[in-house]
Amino acid sequence: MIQDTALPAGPAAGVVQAPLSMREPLPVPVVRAEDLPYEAYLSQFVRRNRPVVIDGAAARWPAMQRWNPDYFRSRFGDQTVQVSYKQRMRMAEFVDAVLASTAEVPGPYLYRTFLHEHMPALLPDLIPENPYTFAARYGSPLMPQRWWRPDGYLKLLMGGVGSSFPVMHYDLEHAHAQITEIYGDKEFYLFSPEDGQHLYPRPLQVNWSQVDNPAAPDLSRFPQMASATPWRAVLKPGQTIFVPMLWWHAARPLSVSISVCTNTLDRSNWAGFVADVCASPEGQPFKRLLKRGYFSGAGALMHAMEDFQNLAPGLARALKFPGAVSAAAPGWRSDPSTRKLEFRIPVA
Ligand SMILES: O=C(O)CCC(=O)C(=O)O
Ligand SMILES: [Fe+2]
Repeated sequence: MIQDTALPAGPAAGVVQAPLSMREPLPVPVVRAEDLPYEAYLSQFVRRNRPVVIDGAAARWPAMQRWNPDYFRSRFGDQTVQVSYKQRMRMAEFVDAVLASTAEVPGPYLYRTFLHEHMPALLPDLIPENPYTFAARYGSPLMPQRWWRPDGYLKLLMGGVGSSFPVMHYDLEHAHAQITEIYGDKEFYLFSPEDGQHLYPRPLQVNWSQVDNPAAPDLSRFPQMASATPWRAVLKPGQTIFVPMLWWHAARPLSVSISVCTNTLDRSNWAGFVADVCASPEGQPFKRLLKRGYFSGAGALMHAMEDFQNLAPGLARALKFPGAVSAAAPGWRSDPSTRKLEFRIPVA
């Protein structure tokens, strides 16, 4: 056997390897709401699973004028809010900590307060509904109670400079997410699902990355990050970012920042949703089969009813039930159901 001893084991002596560096981020496209009808949003971004920033989607929300740190301190100062999974604080103290937050001494970041459950007094500030955050199938009466969330898990996000959403992640259940900035600026880093292999998913929580700072990661610890393509957006008041299913995302305020976040589910992510909610090994195999059968059948029916509304809107309106089974667009949403919104661990 011939052994080739001439091949060098590493870089040739004297050749200096270029240090790894991150790729330049691609800008997430920004489109004005008046140039993006709901159908175009679905076909160009949701169904293609591409991110977009929509400018002015919720321009008429009273929140755009009202919400600032002082509003939360003076109106809700005594209320105890869930800041993170572990931390609860009085709103007044939380707001003070946000205002005192700096890059050197970061303050808390609030991401576990759900408006319907915890701060319903804020809901009138978010009317009229942002059409691009339409929860769609989460609101269908065919959704079992456990997954029925016509509000799309609407939640509050707040933090100051130096703080951040705690982890780069993608949302579970193949959910799409939409985050609307109301006050201040927030920076987003996004990575496509294909880049997941470069993002160091945690072994026991595969939708969480181990990379703590995706904007400037430590490439000696995370060299694969140099092969990933970052997408960047700075969300300003009045802008909504669409984060498609399975897209990794990280967010950090560039100034004191207040926003709201929702999740949405429609035909584009239904199959993934069904696979995820039926994947759990809990329960007997027969029950799991039934569950999968139910969700697949319900999805097919919703699909047909949505098509019905699009193909024969006059007839669908006259018959009422197609829109009631699954509204194809925000305008089709039926009267609020009497079913009670129950709290459960959401998808983040
Ligand atoms: O803080 C943010 O803007 C990101 C929120 C988010 O990704 C989530 O709640 O799943
Ligand atoms: Fe998320």
